[in-house]
Amino acid sequence: MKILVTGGAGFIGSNFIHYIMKQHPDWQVVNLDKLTYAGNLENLKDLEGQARYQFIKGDITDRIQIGSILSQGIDVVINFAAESHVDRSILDASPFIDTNIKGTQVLLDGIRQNKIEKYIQVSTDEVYGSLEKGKATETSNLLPNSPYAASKTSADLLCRAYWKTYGLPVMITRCSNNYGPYQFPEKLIPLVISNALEGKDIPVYGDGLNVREWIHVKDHCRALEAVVLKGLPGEIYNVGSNIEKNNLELVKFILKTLGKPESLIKYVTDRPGHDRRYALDAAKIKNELGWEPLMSFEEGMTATIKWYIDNKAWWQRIKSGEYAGYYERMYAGR
Ligand code: NAD
Ligand code: TDX
Repeated sequence: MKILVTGGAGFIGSNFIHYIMKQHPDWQVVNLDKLTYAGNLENLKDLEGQARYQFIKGDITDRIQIGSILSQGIDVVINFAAESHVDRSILDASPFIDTNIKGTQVLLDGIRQNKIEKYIQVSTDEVYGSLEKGKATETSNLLPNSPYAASKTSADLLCRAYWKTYGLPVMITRCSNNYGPYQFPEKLIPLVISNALEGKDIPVYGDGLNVREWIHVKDHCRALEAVVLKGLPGEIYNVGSNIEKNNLELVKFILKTLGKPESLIKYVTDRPGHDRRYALDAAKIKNELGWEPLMSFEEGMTATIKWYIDNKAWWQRIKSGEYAGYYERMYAGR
């Protein structure tokens, strides 16, 4: 099987590539990534030179490039490529519209024109909006509240339309908040761990009581593998852990594990339109594809905190802007 992973140099994409290369020694992986601020080839440097792995610097909004890659015998496409940070979407929605919506359309058009077995759109629980109580199922209303969430919802609707109109083999996954190795330190968990290790303030938005459902990235990768192997066209699969924490609980857990004082917490102005709670009902993927999460919160978080302690150089390079230019150095002269 030859799989095209878009956005594979980011957090979840790079974890997915590592996971797939290990689990499926007969699969070939093509990783297409634009290498925005969030894409980092250092995440995959151990795979460089392996015959089964190929990196292409590219943009999912580039029709010519996408058409050319898809015509070269790709079996499955899995689209991670996105602008992914809610706060950035509040400052400027334009790159979110370009990559998350137009980029998805370009990929779908490419699938129409080529014989691809499956297209998987990696979506998010944010499409359901904020839930005061209960859990969102795959048929719940779509009520996105941030420009990021609206762009992901629009992409999901395009996927549905291309499945209905053209019969494309499209599947959508909607996962809750991920954590684990290689997460860009603008997101809450790596930001808190790295700031705490540096003795810096921890910014907590609003009253800190917003709730997120946290899943270890490896469990998400296992869910995506199940969808690649067993998912059905036109289906949507929620991927959740049932582990709900408010932000303060989470921050305090990290500070305690690191032996750092709670006095580092600084309450800051709330995010505009800040969703209060996300929660998913993930019964469908369990019942239909046999997937369930394996990682407990304590196990996953302890391993993650250890990873950021052991890989200080990785996030310090990002925070200092040093990793920019890694692509040029890695591919110099090729
Ligand atoms: P990320 O920001 O870490 O990585 C995104 C990657 O996409 C980067 O490598 C970037 O260079 C690449 N990219 C951006 N624009 C591109 C373009 N036009 N063409 C090609 N590549 C481009 O994001 P992530 O956290 O790894 O999220 C991956 C996907 O999973 C996203 O679609 C996101 O919406 C979804 N998701 C994330 C979470 C989460 O908690 N992080 C949860 C649910 C769903
Ligand atoms: O400095 C911070 N302080 C803070 O209180 C940051 C960065 C965040 N927060 C809060 C906002 C949220 O309630 O922590 C919570 C988590 O924030 P993020 O890490 O920015 O994640 P979130 O907005 O929940 O979105 C994430 O999950 C769904 C990903 O970034 C999305 O890509 C994914 O779709």
